[in-house]
Amino acid sequence: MKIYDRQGTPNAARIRIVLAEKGLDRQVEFATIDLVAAEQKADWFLALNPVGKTPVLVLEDGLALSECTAITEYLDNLDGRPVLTGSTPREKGLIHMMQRRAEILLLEPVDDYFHYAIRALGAAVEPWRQPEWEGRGEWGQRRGAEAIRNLSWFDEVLRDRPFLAGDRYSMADISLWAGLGFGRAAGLQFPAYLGALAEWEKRFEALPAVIGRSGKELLPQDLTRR
Ligand SMILES: N[C@@H](CCC(=O)N[C@@H](CS)C(=O)NCC(=O)O)C(=O)O
Repeated sequence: MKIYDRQGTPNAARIRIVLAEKGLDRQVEFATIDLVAAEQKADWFLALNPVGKTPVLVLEDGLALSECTAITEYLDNLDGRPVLTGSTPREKGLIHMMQRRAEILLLEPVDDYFHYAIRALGAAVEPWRQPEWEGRGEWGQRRGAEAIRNLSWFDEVLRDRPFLAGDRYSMADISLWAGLGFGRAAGLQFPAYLGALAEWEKRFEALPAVIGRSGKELLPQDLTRR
C-alpha cells in the first residue's frame, strides 16, 4: 500500500494514528506531497483524488482511497477486527455520527480559518488572494470563532464518558484531536477552562498509538508564520 500525504499535517496525523493502532506502519510506503508547491493540484494527483487534498491511500490493485474516514474504514477492517469504526450497528452509527460532528464542529471551521483568515498554503495554492488578502479574511475569522465556541459541546459530552463514543477511543476522537492541534497551530486561542476536554486530551495522548508522538511527528507546529 502507498500513502500520499505530508507528515505533520492534521489529516496525515489521523491516518498515521490508525496505522499505529492497527500495527500496519510497516506495510505502507509513504510518498510526500509538497502542499505549498501545490503538488496536490497537479493532474497526476487529481487523477487519484479530484478533490486535490491529501492523504490518499493507493491499494495494490490500484484503487485510490481518499477521505480520512474512508481510509480508516478500510484499514480498520482489513484484519476483520475493527476497533476504531465500531463492530455492532449501534457502535458504527454512533462513531460515524460523532466523527462527523468532530469534522463539522471543529476540523472544518478550523480548516476554513486556516485557508481564509491566515496565509495558509500560500500563493501556489491560493493565488487569488495574494497579497491583498492579508487581514481581510472576515469569513475565516468567523469560522475560527465558531470552532472555539463549538468546543464547549465536546467538553459537555466528555463530562460523562471517557471518549466521544463511549469507553474506548474511536476515529471520532482522532478527528477531534487533529482539529484541536490544527487549530492551535493556526493560532486559535482555545479556552483553558474546558476541563473535561483537557482531561480527554491527556487520555488520548497517553494511548499507545499516540504517546510520545504528539509533537511535530504528527501535528503541525506554527502555521501562522509562513
Ligand atoms: N476531508 C479530507 C480533508 C483533507 C485535507 O484537507 N487535507 C489537507 C492536508 S491536512 C490538504 O491536502 N490540503 C491541501 C489543499 O488544501 O490544497 C479528509 O478527510 O481527508
